[in-house]
Amino acid sequence: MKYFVEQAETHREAEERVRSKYGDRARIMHHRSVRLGGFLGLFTREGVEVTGYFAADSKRKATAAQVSADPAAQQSLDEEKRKLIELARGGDQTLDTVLSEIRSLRDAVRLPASDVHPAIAEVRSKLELNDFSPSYIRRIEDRMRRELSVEQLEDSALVQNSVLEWIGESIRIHEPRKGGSPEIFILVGPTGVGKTTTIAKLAAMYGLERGTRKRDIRVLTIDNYRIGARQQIETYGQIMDIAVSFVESADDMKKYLALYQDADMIFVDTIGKSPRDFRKLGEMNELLSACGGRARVHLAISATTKTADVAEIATQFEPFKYEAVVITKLDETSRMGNVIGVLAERDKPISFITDGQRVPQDIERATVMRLLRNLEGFDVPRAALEQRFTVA
Ligand SMILES: Nc1nc2c(ncn2[C@@H]2O[C@H](COP(=O)(O)OP(=O)(O)OP(=O)(O)O)[C@@H](O)[C@H]2O)c(=O)[nH]1
Ligand SMILES: [Mg+2]
Repeated sequence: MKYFVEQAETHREAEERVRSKYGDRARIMHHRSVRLGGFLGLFTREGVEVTGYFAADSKRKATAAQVSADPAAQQSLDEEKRKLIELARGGDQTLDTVLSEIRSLRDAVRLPASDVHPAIAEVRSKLELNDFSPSYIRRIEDRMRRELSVEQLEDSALVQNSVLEWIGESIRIHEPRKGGSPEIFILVGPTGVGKTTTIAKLAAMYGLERGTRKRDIRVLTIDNYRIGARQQIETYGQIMDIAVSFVESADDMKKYLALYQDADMIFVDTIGKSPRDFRKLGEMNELLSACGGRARVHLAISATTKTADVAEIATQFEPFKYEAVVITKLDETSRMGNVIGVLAERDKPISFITDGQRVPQDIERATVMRLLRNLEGFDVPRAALEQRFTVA
C-alpha cells in the first residue's frame, strides 16, 4: 500500500493539498500538530501534518459495505480470496507474498473505520490533553458524529462551542437547600486536599461581611490527633474570631451540637482519611452520624488527583452520603477532565471551587463557566456560553 505525508498551516489547507495532489483515493489516517519552517529551531510556526494512504481501486477491491450491498463486489472479493488460496497452495510462493495479500485484502475491507474526520481527531487530542477518560471522550466523539454534519465539522468555532456546551451539560452544580437551623456542613476527604483551609474559607465567607459579623458561625474539628492540626484551625478561628471546638467522640459531638443549637451554621472539619483505610473511615462515619440526618456532607477532592484515584475516592467516601463535591487546588492544574468525567458519570454535583492558599479569598461557588474556563486548549467564548450556563 502507498502512503503519503503532507504538511500545511491548517487542517483545511492540508486536506485541500491532499485532495488536489492525490485525488479521491487519498485517505487521511492520522494528523498531528507540528512546528513548521524556522531556522535552527527558531521562528517556527504551528502547523499540521497529515498522514494517509491510497484507497484500493474500487474496480479491483471493494469495501465491506459495498460487498454486502453489491453482488458484483462480492464476486470480486471471492475472486481475491480464491487467488489468495491458490497462492497459499502454490509451493513456489513465499509466505511474505501471501501475508502481504492478506494485509491488502484486510485493508480494503476495513477502509471506512479508519476514516476519522480531522475535527473529531482534534477534539479527541484536546480532551486527552485535559485528562478526560477514554469513555468520556468516546461519548463526545459519538455525539459529534451524530449531531454535526460534515459542513458543521469544517467550522472549527462551531465544533469547539458544541463540545464545550456538551462538557458544560455534563457538569452538575450543587444547589444548596435550606435546612433547619443550625445548618451543619461537614467536609470529608483524603489527606492534604485542603479540608481545613476550605472550612476556614467557608466560615469566613458565611460568617463575615466586609469584616463584620453576618451570621453566628461555629467550627468543630475532630482532628485532634496530629501535631499542628489543632493549632492550624485554632489560628484561623482566632483570626476570624470564630469559636473552634475539638470533638473526640460521638458523645462530644452531641454535647457541642446541643450547646450551639442557637448558632446559624456549624462547620465540621474532619481528619483526612485514606480512601483505603476502611476501618478508620467507618469509625469517623460513626462519629459523624451523631450530627443526625440534617447534616450536609461535602467531599473535598483535589483537582490534581489522577482519574483512577478520583473514582476510588468517590466510591470509598460514599458511606458518608456526601451530597456534593468541593474541588480544591484548581490553581494547580488545568487538566481536570478526570474530575469532571468521574463526577458526571456518578451524577455528583459540585458545590465550591478553591483555587489558592489564601484564606479567605481563594474560594467561590462552583459554576460551569469557571470550570470550562479552566480547560486547556479551548478558547471559551464567554458571551455564548455564559448565556447558556448562567445560574439563575
Ligand atoms: N494551591 C492550593 N493549595 C491549597 C488549596 N487549599 C489548600 N491548600 C494547601 O494545601 C495544604 C493542605 O491544606 P489543609 O487544609 O491542611 O489540608 P487538609 O485536607 O485539612 O489536610 P489533612 O487535615 O492533613 O488531611 C496547605 O498547604 C494548604 O495551604 C488550594 O485551593 N490551592
Ligand atoms: Mg486538616
